Amino acid sequence: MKYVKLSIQEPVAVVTIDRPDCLNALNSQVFREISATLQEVEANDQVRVVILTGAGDKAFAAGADIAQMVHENGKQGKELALLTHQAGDLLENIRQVTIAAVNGYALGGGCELALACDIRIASENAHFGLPEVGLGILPGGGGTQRLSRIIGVGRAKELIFTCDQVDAQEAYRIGLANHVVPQEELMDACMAMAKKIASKASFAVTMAKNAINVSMSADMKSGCSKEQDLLGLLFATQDKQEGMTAFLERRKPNFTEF
Ligand code: DAK
Repeated sequence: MKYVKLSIQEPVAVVTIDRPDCLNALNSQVFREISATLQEVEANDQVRVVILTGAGDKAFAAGADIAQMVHENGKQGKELALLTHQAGDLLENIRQVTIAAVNGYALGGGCELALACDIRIASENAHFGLPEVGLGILPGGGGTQRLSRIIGVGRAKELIFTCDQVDAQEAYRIGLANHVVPQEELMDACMAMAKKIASKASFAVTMAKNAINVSMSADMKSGCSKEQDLLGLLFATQDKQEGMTAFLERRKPNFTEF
């Protein structure tokens, strides 16, 4: 891979967007490589959590590659749309938990990738923003849909209409970042959370992720119905037996299913 690096430290995979010269700007090739890497990781039973980050200390990703987009016509725009949505859908729906380690600017398509992750942890120098309408387009990688679900419609509209950026503390205040940490502690903080999540029953975590994701597009009744189905499924697992038995025997559980 040219622009995306994968490092696996079981049970965690770190996926790094690696174009620091242009602040990890996302061209078609980057999106393709992110998706291919996520597909590879999803097939790996040993990986339970994926951390997505950007190379260097300045940017997670400063958006889609403007130098590429400036030359593109409608057909190419549509092609880019498919690639951006494929990467976002994978981050949102793969069976592993995805954490965005936002190590600087997360703008435009970069912000949209972070929004597609399950959890966002920001370094103190992080900035989030969707500058698209200032470029004559709109956030087309899921930003108009995911931002409002995460921070509410009113705030999402303001950020998208004004192109204002929010710094890490403001992102934390409005629920866009789960945590803010000093930059030098970012990967350790993400790794600690990843290991904590990986110590739980992984299949149950995946089912919980599925149930929560369903809530974003279903009404309460269908969402609760899905939750009940998944819970029924989990009651039939070895890990449920192990988790409850371990509690009663006052020992640590040894989960095996994924
Ligand atoms: N694309 C290309 N190159 C970029 C870039 C970008 N998005 N962002 C930065 N760079 C390059 C700069 O051109 C510069 O290159 P050189 O001049 O050194 O060759 C280098 O990275 C360093 O950037 P700066 O010199 O500008 O660094 P500063 O610290 O001064 O400023 C900045 C940092 C992040 C504030 C600034 O670089 C900036 O405003 N960058 C652009 C942010 C932006 O507007 N991003 C694009 C948003 S639009 C779609 C789906 C999604 C999208 C589009 C379509 N479909 C479904 C069809 C997404 C669109 C977007 O993301």
